[in-house]
Amino acid sequence: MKIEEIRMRHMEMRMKTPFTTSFGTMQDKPFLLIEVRDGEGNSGWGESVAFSHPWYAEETVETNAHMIRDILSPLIVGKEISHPDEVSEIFGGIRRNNMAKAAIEGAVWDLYAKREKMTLAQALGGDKEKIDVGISIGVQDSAEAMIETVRGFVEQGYKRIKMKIKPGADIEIVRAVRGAFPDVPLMADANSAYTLDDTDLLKQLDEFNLTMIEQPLAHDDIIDHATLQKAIDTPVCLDESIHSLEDAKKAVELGSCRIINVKIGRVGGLTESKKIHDYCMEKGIPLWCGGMLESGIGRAHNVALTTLPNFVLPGDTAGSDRYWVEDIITPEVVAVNGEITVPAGYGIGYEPDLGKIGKYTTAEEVFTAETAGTK
Ligand code: OSB
Ligand code: MG
Repeated sequence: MKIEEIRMRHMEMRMKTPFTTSFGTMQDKPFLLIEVRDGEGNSGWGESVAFSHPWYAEETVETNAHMIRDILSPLIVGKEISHPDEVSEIFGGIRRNNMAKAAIEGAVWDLYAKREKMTLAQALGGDKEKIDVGISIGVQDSAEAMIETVRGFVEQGYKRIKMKIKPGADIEIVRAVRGAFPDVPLMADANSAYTLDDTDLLKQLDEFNLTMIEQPLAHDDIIDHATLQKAIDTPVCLDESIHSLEDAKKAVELGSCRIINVKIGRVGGLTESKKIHDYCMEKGIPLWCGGMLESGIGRAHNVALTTLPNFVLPGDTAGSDRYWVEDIITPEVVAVNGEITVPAGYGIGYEPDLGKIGKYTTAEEVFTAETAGTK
C-alpha cells in the first residue's frame, strides 16, 4: 500500500472530571490525531498519547508534532509499505520519541487491516470476542472520597479497581478501601512517587492482598525495583520503566517485576507491543494494557491489542463515558459489567465521527510526498 498523505489534527478535548496522579491534576487534554490515506479512498487512524507536560514521560504534544511533521512523516509518505511491521523498521534509526512513532504506526496498522478486510485484532493475531477491563481512579484527598468513588465503579462491574497513591495518600486509604471491599480485586499505582527509602511503607501494602503495585520507584529504574520486589510480597508491575522489548527482557531477567503494563505509545507501537507480548508469554509474565486517557481512537487500538492471549489481567481501557461527554467515534466504547465487546468492523472497528472530530480540531496539517520533498 502506498501512503499518499498523512494528516495531523491538533485536538483539544475536556474530560468530564479532573484526573489526579502523584504528579498533578489534568482535565483539558490537547492531543494529536493521525490519519493516513492510501489514495484509494481508505484511511487509517492513530492517536498520539503524549500529554501537554512531560510529567509521565519526556514526550509532549509539541515534541510529537515536531517529530511527526519534520522527521517521521517524511520517512513514510509517498512510500510503498507491504506490512505495518516495516514502519517500526523505518523508524528504527530514530532514537526514542516512541509516542510520536506509535501514532503514525498505529494509523498504518488500521489502514492495513482495513485494506485486508480484517479487524485490527485479527491483523495482530488476537482472537478474544470480549475483553475484561478495570478502571483507574485518580488520587483522592480522603479515604471517604476514595471509598465512594470505588463504590460507583464496583457497581458498574469493572473487573478490578486501581487507585492512584502518593506519599501522604497511600496506606490508610488502601486500608480503608480494602476494609470496605474485602473481595474486590484492588491494585495501586504510584507513578514513581517513592524510593527504596520507603521500602518499609511499601511493605505494609502486603497485608491488603493487592493484585500488584504499579511503578512504585523511579520512572527510569529497573535496578531498585528488583531490590524492592525481593523485599515485598505484593507483585511489582512496571509501567514507565518499559520502553521496548529490550527493557522488558532486562526487567524480567533481573526480577524487577512480575507483571508488565503495556502501553502502545510508550513502547513505540503495536509491532513492539506484540514482541513484548510474545516474550512475556514465553516467560510466564502476565500482561495488561495500560491507558493514557485516550479518545476513542487510541482506546480502539487498546481494545484490539488486549485481544492477544497473554493480556490475561483486566486493563485500564474503561468505557468512553468515563472520560468524555461525547467521544469522537461511533459507536462509543462501552464497558458492560467490566467487559468490552471487540467490534467486528474492519480495522479499529469503530467509525471516526468526522463531525465531532471537526468540532474538537484546533489546527490541521497535511503532509504529502511534495511537502516531504521540500524538507
Ligand atoms: O500511570 O497508568 C498510568 C493516566 C495518565 C497517565 C498515566 C497513567 C494513567 C492512568 C489512567 O492510570 C489510565 C486510563 O484510564 O486511561
Ligand atoms: Mg501507571
